Amino acid sequence: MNKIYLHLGSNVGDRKKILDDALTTIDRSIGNIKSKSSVYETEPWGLKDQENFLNLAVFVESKLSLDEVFKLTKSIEHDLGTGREIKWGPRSLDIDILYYNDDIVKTDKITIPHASLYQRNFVLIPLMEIAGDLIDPVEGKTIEELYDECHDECEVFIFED
Ligand code: PH2
Ligand code: MG
Ligand code: MG
Repeated sequence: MNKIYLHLGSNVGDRKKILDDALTTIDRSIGNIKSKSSVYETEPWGLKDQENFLNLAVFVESKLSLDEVFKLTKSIEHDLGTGREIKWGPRSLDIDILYYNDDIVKTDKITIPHASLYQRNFVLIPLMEIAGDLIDPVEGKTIEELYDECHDECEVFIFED
């Protein structure tokens, strides 16, 4: 089984329902969700003039290849989201692959581990909740260590439904 960490985000529409629907679809199509972080309400990173995001991280076991998982994340984004995205801007559904086993991958389409996880509280905090001891294969450090070294000042709160 492949061990996969995914990160989800939404800041447009019924954010919580979109994320819940995405989790159901991920569990059915990509593989069993073995653990799930809390849902976090997070200050927008990058483009400041947009709504807060809801973000969470999940651990999934899957038989699928990285390429298959990548294609499924894109099709789930397409089916449940509304499209119209700009860089660092609003989105109804974003699903990012953070880790795929210990693989280090860099192609035109995809970078694994996810290239910007190191600079973002909204990724590191949910991930740390479910995988604080996970060792990043590029940095050779745990998620907790990466978080301690991260200088991001964007706020991240537990989301109360
Ligand atoms: N996603 C973005 C841009 N900014 N900020 C937060 N807090 N959470 C996100 O998921 C996010 C973001 C799109 O790339
Ligand atoms: Mg993203
Ligand atoms: Mg994305």
